[in-house]
Amino acid sequence: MPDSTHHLEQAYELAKARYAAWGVDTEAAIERLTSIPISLHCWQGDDVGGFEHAVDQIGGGLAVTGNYPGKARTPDELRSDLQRALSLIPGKHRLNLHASYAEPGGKPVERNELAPEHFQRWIDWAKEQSLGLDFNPTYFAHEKANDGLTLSHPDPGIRRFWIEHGIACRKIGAAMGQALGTPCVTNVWIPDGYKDTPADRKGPRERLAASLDAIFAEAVDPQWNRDAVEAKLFGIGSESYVVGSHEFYLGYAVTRKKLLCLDAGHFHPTEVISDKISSVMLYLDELLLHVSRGVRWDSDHVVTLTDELQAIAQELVRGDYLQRVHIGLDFFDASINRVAAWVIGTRCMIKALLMALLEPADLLRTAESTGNLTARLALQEEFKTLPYGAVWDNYCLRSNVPVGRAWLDDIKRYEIDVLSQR
Ligand code: RNT
Ligand code: ZN
Repeated sequence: MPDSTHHLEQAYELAKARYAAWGVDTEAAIERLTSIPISLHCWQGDDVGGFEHAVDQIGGGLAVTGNYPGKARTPDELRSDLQRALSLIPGKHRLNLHASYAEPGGKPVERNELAPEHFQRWIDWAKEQSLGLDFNPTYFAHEKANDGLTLSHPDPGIRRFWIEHGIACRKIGAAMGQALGTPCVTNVWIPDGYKDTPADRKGPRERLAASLDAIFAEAVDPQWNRDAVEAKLFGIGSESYVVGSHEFYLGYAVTRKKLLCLDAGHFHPTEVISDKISSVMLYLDELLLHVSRGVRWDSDHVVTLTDELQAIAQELVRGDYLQRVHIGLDFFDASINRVAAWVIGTRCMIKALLMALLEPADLLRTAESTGNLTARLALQEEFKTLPYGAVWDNYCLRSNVPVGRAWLDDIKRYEIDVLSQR
């Protein structure tokens, strides 16, 4: 056994004993962690560009800043980058695809005519890599979205086009789910809104509800596809009004039995989704998370191990929601190595889950229920310095992925050999 591996093993044995003293079984925590998939978003690899045509503006109020070299220019390059990222992340995960990443081969296909065959290469690749797939209709980067309105557009022709896109995407989601034997979560996010004060807040919301009902009219087997709807507070160019607000979609998801998608960047800057999970889970069967990191606004920074990330993971574990919550990531940073961005964000999400699984939560609950709030606070602070790092290193070791900063050397080699050649 190499020396460093020996040290890691020793550190793990000590950590295991320390946790055992608090009544926590590290082996059980690792076992549980192995079964939690994270859905990696394809769009971190190419700045949300997609492969339909070269877009100078993704639109929809989305903004990716930075021009780090090496962005994926083709689906094959994107798959190669994803494969590299996944090889540095412990566990079995999923890929979250956008409709704009279709591979129609030859002539372009309009979004309302997309079909499962246009994603066959993604499906085959996902099968090869034993990845589940999730999916998203793309309601931006398109001339029919240039008014900043799609499913709520006053023009029935434009609305119809986008309804058809939504219908097509659910079928694609179901085909993905069926081919891979794991349900695909198909998430609807639309950019619709106004830069300035609207005269009519009601009409667009009525139209959006009707459009969504038309998209979801046909029953699709939940074994293969589950529908989610994603709310937002504001976007660039939709500062004053967003049709699909939180209240809109919470009501919609509850009444139509859909999944609600909570994106961590889609609320007021001091509002946190960790506090929303236990409320919405009272009324919803399942939830989708877009774990992101807003800095002052919905900036979609790479996910890091913030207090909020830890709080999200704690809520999922403490509330026993892991079976009912789908964890997806949503960030895009073009100012650093894009493959590294995936690795950093995903490893942080997994780390946060591990920390939550290792938490002696019963002790906190007992302190709270007996009114001993002093002990609750004291214990919360004590738990912050428990040796979870040694357990994380061990999880990486036994998952055959690099421990500690070693993954960065791998990325550097990939940058020299592959990314810098693009
Ligand atoms: C936009 C939403 C949405 C997108 C992706 C690309 O604010 O967060 O989820 O980030 O669909
Ligand atoms: Zn999102």
